[in-house]
Amino acid sequence: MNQCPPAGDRQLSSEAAVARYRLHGSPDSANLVVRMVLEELGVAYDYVPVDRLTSQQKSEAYRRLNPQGLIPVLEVPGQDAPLFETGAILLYLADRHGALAPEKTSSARGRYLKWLFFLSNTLHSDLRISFKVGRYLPDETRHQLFADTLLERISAGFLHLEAELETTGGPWLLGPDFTVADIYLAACARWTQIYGNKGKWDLSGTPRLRALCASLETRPAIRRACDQELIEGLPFTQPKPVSLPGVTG
Ligand SMILES: N[C@@H](CCC(=O)N[C@@H](CS)C(=O)NCC(=O)O)C(=O)O
Repeated sequence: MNQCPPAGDRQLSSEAAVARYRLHGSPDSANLVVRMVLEELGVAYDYVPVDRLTSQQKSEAYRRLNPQGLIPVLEVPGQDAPLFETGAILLYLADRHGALAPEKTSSARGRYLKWLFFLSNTLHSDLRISFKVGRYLPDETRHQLFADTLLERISAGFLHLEAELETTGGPWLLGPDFTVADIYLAACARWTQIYGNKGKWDLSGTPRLRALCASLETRPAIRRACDQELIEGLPFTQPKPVSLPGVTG
């Protein structure tokens, strides 16, 4: 459903209300998760490329969308401000479209929220810190130790997800129902294997998670999203980095 806006409409900052979703992103950055969800929902959106090579995400215009200067941003029709934070965007989209999440009255709602926040606040957060340890620790001699310590936390996080899959019986994290959490966790598994911690973690120790990832990558909407993010091959079970300068972290 991606339809690029005409060139003249590609300003980063849109202060006027938008008529349809506008996703701001860069290949294989956290916008990948949002794009997979938009494609699964089958809603129309425009994609606004952000050039990470020139740090466009730190520009004044972009910071009007997200003061942190981070990707992604989703501008949403009818909302009085752009959305940022991947987890919040997923929660918002699933609720707005009444799909890819248990209903508010469902007995699985709490479990869904718990894992969605775990992915956002803990797993994804540790992962992005591990990609840029220098931002958090000035002492260069300890960077590797810090990154390895984070990877231990990340590996433990994946084992928690594996245990939940064992409890629910799969095929998805919550059991029979496919949710945005499945999409988010597969993206985290992808990035862990190929960026920053390359060669130090893979899906061999989490077979249920591997099966979930394998199912996910057969879905047409997911394949479409990955194509648009310039991701080649099997994105989760045999991931290859996007070969573009500036990607990712
Ligand atoms: N907590 C944020 C993290 C977003 C984030 O770290 N985005 C990365 C790309 S994956 C980014 O913008 N990096 C560029 C930079 O740090 O300047 C979220 O979940 O959206």
